[in-house]
Amino acid sequence: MKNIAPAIFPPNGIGDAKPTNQAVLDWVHEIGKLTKPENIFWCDGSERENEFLVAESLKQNVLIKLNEEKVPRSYLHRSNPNDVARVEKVTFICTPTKEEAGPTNNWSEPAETYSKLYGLLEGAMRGRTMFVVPYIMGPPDSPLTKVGFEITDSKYVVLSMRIMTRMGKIALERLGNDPKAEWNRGVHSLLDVDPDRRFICHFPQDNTIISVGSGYGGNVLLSKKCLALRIGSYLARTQGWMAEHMLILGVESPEGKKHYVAAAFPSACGKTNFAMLIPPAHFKGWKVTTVGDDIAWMEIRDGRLFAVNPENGYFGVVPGTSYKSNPNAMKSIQHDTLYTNVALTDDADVWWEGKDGPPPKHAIDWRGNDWTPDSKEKAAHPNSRFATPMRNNPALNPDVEKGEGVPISAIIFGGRRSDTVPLVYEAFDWTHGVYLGATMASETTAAATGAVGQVRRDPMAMLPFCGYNIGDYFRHWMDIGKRLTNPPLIFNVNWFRKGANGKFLWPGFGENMRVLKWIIDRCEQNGGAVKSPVGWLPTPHDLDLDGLEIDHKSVADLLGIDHGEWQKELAEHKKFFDSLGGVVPEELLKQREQFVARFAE
Ligand code: GTP
Ligand code: SPV
Ligand code: MN
Repeated sequence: MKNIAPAIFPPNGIGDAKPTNQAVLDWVHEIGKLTKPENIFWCDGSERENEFLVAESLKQNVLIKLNEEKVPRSYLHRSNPNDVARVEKVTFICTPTKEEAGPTNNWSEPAETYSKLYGLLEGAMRGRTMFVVPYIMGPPDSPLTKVGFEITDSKYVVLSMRIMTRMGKIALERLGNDPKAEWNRGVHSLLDVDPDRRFICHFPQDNTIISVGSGYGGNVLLSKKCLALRIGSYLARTQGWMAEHMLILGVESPEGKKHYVAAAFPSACGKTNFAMLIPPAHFKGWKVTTVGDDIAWMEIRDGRLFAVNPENGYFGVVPGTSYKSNPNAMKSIQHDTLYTNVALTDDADVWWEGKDGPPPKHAIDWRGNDWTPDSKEKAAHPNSRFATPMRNNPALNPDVEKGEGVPISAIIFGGRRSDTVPLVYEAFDWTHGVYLGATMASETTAAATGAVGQVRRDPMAMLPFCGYNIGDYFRHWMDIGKRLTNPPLIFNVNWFRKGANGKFLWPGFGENMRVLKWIIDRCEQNGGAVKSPVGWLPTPHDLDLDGLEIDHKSVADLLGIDHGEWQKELAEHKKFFDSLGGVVPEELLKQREQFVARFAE
């Protein structure tokens, strides 16, 4: 079989940052004995190491160098066409019992799963280099920060982890020498990138992740979905904090008043865009800054919720990104960026559907084939991604490194819904808000393999990411609420409602500031709203729509509650709760009854 990841041989002084913690050494030794690599490369996250890895990756065609003038220090990676997104059906939570994993997760028995995976890993790194990547998730001085180690035979993973996490010495320092210290063990091998030998398995009780057979994003950057969300959510419940699939943004008024909001939207439903929002001209003096674009770790202090972004970079959706839709993202990915599965132009620039300007006359598509504007295939894969350091973001919030995090004024849930769900509304209280999160639904996207555009329930945007029983997760939300004396207000938004013509009713992107402004007004107790069966709803006058070209009918449609649609929606809530087989907390079942009753009034 062809070796898809040949070993590399670093000069002295590179690849030798061996940690001193005996528990780490023992584990690396064990995995080495199993996978039988040619050599072991201990990463330190340094510039010199990065240069060496990039050079070797270019030689092995793992990376393609992009035009140094147009996108300095940036590279393109093409993944195997069979391997372009998260794969939920081979993602497992391996708790001792099936009940602990709950009704929404694939479960497999830990001992059997270890033995199956160890079988696949046997000799898997022959002729390859085994990289050991130490990293931390969270600001260096946050009490929430976690240490992880990822073993991998993929150079692309190492280079991506360097962007996405705080990697190297900082993790060894944080871990120290206590062999009993808490740290996450992540093992990744490409194997032969065969979908039939692809498994992403989590062992929450062991703080361990094993991922084989993929080289793509959320399947293999084990810091992200695997540690920060699946294992993270499990640890969060046992340790009394929250790990959520949420962006975190700061809003500052012209008077200098600051608020922070956290928003949970499912994959490819607008987190990165919302987190980098630039207010339209009408909102002169208002400033939006990014704390995080995908994951929030939150804890309670002084009765309030404080959030940190555990990541150090953004792994964002490329298609649709333009100076029109997201200028901050465009500026971020103009240099020092690792692109995956976008198109390559003849002058070694990158291109994708939705980029500003006309398409190139000729390009090489994400599969490596010739492409012209007449081609039937897309030039960039719909789930093509950029990995870029958060420091590239012109709107980065200066408090992103603050260990104590930022105080959250509002939590927003949102999905991609063509109908039924209004542009924005506010929950009556925490429990009602938890209900809105628990019953949210969204049309599926290209971020995971499978059908696109199907409405599915995705509680708190955590369906693919909750590392334990979803009923206990709902209960954890309720318990957190009881501990908060100053809880964030909870909202639901939908940027994706469509009119009769099948077009989006709302312009979205920067114009979402108008909705955000109403949310901030509500937090400051001066925004108007009417009571509706679904929650507090703004009237068209409560939203600042000055300077926006939108007709009255569209606004009415955006804010409308169609009783027929909601009867169907409430029936779907019931169907969803029923499908969970009795794990839903009593308070949420009661919320549903009250919801139904409000519509009957
Ligand atoms: P993940 O990285 O998968 O978690 O995605 P995300 O939630 O960060 O989504 P992202 O911001 O990357 O947006 C995904 C897609 O939705 C892109 O194609 C965007 O152009 C589109 N999108 C984002 N915000 C809006 C909006 O306000 N309106 C409309 N119509 N589309 C949007
Ligand atoms: C998501 O799917 O929510 C992502 C992309 O952020 S991935 O890292 O591949 O999971
Ligand atoms: Mn995401």
